[in-house]
Amino acid sequence: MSNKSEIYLDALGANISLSPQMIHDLDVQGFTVIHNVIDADWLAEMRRMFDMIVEKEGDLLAIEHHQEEKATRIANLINKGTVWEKVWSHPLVLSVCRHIFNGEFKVSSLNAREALMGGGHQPLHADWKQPRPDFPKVHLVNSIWAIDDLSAENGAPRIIPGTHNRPELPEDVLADPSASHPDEIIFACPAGSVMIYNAHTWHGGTTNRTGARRRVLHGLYIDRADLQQQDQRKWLTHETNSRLNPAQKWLLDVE
Ligand SMILES: O=C(O)CCC(=O)C(=O)O
Repeated sequence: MSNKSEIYLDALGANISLSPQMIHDLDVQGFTVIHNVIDADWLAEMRRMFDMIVEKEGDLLAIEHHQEEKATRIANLINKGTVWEKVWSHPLVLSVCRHIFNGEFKVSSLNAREALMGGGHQPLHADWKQPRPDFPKVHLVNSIWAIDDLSAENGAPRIIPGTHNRPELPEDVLADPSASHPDEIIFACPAGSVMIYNAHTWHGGTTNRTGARRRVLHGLYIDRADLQQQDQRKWLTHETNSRLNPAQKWLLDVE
């Protein structure tokens, strides 16, 4: 890692010591779950902003990324309010990223998703779809932030421990990636929890069978040499840019 990256990551507070359990979970299972990351006031503001953006953007929601039938998606939250800033630059999440990447990385995107009644089921997938001649190099780390309580009933994501250590994509080796998997773990948790995972790990959303609200954020990070999902040099607004410090600009790769 370059000296400059080290300095900026330290400035962002991405030097929190991870517990032995967390390191074990990340290395062996490919993910870790942290509770109580978001306090009550912050949650309330996130919920308010989520619903406000959905109301405001209407049919244009998530055109910067992709739309999904029976799930509400919001894209490019980096440029949609200050409440999201503490998400993509969160010191603990960045510390975990630093451990998993073990090299230079940047923000790829910050999006939101809410599976609606009867919708949300996804085949098991890895977020990195490209061939991996450089396996086991990590290209992507993702974080799923629970804005509402998540349960097996309202479509919590599932994840298959250890699959970050497999070079294959699930669609290449599973007879039916949409089927339930014997090893799957459901990320059922109270609102305010965050799951951070090596995004080569096989995972996917499940069906919201009750219609109970299940808003989540997806904070995605990528190897610094790869292309961001949402190119911040293209999307960054003057307003966002004006409030960023140099380390945050480096993290968004817009310096
Ligand atoms: O929101 C979720 O439950 C997971 C979504 C996901 O994995 C994806 O959209 O790629």
